Amino acid sequence: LQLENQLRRALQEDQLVVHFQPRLRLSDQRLCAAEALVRWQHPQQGLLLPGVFIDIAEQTGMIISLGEQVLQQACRLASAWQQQGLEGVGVSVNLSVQQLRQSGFADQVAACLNRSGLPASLLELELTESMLMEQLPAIASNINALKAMGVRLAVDDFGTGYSSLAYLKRFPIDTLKIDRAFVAELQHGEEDRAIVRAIILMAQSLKLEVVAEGVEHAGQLELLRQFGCDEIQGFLYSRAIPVEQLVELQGCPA
Ligand code: G
Ligand code: G
Ligand code: MN
Ligand code: NA
Repeated sequence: LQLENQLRRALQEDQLVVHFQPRLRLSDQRLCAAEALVRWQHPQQGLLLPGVFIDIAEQTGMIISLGEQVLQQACRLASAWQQQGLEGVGVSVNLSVQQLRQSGFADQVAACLNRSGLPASLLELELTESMLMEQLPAIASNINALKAMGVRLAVDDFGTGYSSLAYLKRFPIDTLKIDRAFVAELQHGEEDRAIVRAIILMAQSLKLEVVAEGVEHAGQLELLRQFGCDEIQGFLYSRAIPVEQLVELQGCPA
């Protein structure tokens, strides 16, 4: 309860900050996008990771205003970095299903884009498979409105939720993010290697961008390149960093 009250205050006093984990495009070895990941600058405990407070935010409904703050910061900072050497570098933002179930959510995103000046095509929203499978009627109108605005949609943690692929056909998805559990065993696990290769081939056939998450080793990167993966994200390239460090990546191919 103490943490809950502290989080409520954090939301009022702007203690939440957004860091960005860069995504590397394999075709030209350039920074192409960055995932917004929330952190809590706690007055006593220092910088806290989402594992400490996201569940509480979900359980209490605070995730709605937390998510709104993250979206606003992410759009504002991504709009600014267009003029700081990172032109065309997009931003992706994780969503809670509670946000997507709000009737006015697409309008909120539109207002964020307007205020920040960020083009809709440079914003990607990350959903999970379970949201698409279980919450379809409750989120469909927001999904369609966001798509009509030109916002991109990604499926996060792909491959861990459900094996039904029907929603890939029914939903206007742009990007698949392969869960890092498959990437971890890419070099030594024959099954995981087969799964990753199959996901990449499927994404190519469906004309979806495919991003591998959790890439930590050069050997994993080499296999992903051979398989035709579009982009990677992970500690090999960079962990999540403050925006000041992100703009220093400019013109500096990995
Ligand atoms: O920051 P870290 O790399 O530890 O991320 C841990 C988890 O927290 C990830 O699964 C990520 O999806 C989630 N997360 C991070 N930022 C946000 C956010 O702004 N909103 C939501 N809903 N989840 C987030
Ligand atoms: O939204 P998502 O669940 O994908 O959030 C990203 C999470 O993955 C964060 O907790 C981040 O710290 C973590 N992460 C990012 N890159 C790596 C990596 O290369 N290896 C591992 N083990 N975790 C990573
Ligand atoms: Mn994510
Ligand atoms: Na993920």
